[in-house]
Amino acid sequence: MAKQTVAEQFVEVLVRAGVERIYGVVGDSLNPVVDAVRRHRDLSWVQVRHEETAAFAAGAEAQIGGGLGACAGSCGPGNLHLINGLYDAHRSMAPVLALASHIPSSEIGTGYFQETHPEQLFRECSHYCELVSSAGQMPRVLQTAVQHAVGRGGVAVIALPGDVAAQPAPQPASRHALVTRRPLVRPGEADLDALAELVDAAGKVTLFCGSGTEGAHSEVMAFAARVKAPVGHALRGKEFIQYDNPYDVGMSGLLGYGAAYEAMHGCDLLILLGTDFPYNAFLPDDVRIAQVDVRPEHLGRRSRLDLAVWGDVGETLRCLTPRLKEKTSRRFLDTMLKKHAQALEGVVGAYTRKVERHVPLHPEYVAAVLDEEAADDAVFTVDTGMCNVWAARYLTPNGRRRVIGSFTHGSMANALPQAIGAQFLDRRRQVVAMSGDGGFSMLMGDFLTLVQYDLPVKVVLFDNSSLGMVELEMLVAGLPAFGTTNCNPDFAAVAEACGAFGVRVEKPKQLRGALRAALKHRGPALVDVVTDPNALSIPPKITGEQVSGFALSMGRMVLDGGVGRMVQLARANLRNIPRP
Ligand SMILES: Cc1ncc(C[n+]2csc(CCOP(=O)(O)OP(=O)(O)O)c2C)c(N)n1
Ligand SMILES: [Mg+2]
Repeated sequence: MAKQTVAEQFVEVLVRAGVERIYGVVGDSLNPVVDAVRRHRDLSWVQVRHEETAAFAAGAEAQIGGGLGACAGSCGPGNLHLINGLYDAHRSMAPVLALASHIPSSEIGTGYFQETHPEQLFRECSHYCELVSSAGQMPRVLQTAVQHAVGRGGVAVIALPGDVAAQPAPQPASRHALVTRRPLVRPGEADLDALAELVDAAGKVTLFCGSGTEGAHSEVMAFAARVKAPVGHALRGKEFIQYDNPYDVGMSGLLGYGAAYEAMHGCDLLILLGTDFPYNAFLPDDVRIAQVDVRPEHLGRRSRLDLAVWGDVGETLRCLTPRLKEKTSRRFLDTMLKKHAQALEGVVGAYTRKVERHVPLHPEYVAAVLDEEAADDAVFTVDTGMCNVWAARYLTPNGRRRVIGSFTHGSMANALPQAIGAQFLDRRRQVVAMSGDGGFSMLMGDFLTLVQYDLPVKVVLFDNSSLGMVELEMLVAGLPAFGTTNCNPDFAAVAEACGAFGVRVEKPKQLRGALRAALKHRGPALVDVVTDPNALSIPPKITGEQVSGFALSMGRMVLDGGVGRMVQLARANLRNIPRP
């Protein structure tokens, strides 16, 4: 049998790692790999219009499907375009393997056409970033890259000169086993004992949950039940923890709502579960704090800790809860549940007054109707900007829906490319991109990818002709809005011109019908909803003197607004409080 080329081995290792598609844009130096993909039955090439889309799509696949995502860019500018999406994937801990193909190996260091140094460029947004300068490094170097991405959760980059990719690999693609799933990490006995002691000694315990609680819903509920703890969450924990949760006290942070802040500050012991929530102004400094995280580097980097526990949340709680004395008093919990319900009742009508007649449409109304019309197992991808606020407040999680965004890296233009990745994973699942007009137009070229692959993604465009979130920041800082106005086309007409279904909504009474028509449409669709640029979710009490820009968090203020169907959950939880 003829020797495999490096490119063929590359493809084979990816397939063994469970990769089904690789997103990218072709280019000379990539040709050997792209040709090997073309000839392989089990790996397909997804042609996007911008490499940033490729990286976001691969990251979304990893976040929704749990496997390894893959993307590629040609030498120099081609792979440089990957960088923002790779930062996002890396900071979301999404395993992604990126191929940065490289100029001919004999030319490296001569200032050759398109020369960059990908092995330096991608270092900061990866766990592993290596140049393959000899065919003999394969397949081990790629296997090592895969193990870094999967094992440590994040990005690994291989820089591969086109000529090396075309060479025969001296060793056969070995049968080396690859790990494609992460282990359960259980803390040692001493740590479990110490945590149990701390919990038993505390009168009032509050839990605060992040994305590390994925898959640990029942463990968190059992723990909360045993210690009668209110449960708050960060934005990335919301989808995993808020549903079916009789202990829910809402979300903390700038976009927060409810009584999470109070519960975290009014307890004796705060337990941070799988969260790297970055705004320490929202964390208390005068209560005892324990933190559980599978990533030891997260422990204690946001607040002082009384106990740091290295373990994954589900496994730690499975071991911990049976060791705990059951607490008998629900007083603190019930007080917080009441405060939570009151807080939500107070704002439930925030946007509802005459909203069905409000022109331009109120974005909160759009989000609320979308929440009602979308499928129970929909995937929502959410653009950075005001869409984050609307998604946090109005999308109702249920354990089957998914909501992803650029919640840690905070990049614009993530929603459409992430929707592409989510839809490729499962063409039958409803995938909704909640896009801002700024974010959408930034990577608008990849709307064509939806059409080219007939991906039935639904783009719901919150079209306020403005970089709204930044306008809000300027307002809060006491600055006049500047550089924030977008001159937009009729995006529905653009969608139609691309060959997709497009509908423009300018009046509230058109909204529900337009959303239904788009959601029902079998192919790609875009709903261009003209929304109110002045519907900024800002509490009237905030002035420029009190706070500035995103330092809003320093004032421990949160943005105001309605809260959609969450109030029903809060009311139901109140009804469930046992009568004395
Ligand atoms: C790539 C990138 N550029 C700039 C920013 C700063 N930024 C954050 S939100 C935002 C405005 C987003 O506008 P749009 O998508 O229209 O959403 P809106 O806030 O109006 O709903 C900007 C410019 C960013 N986060 N990422
Ligand atoms: Mg906008």
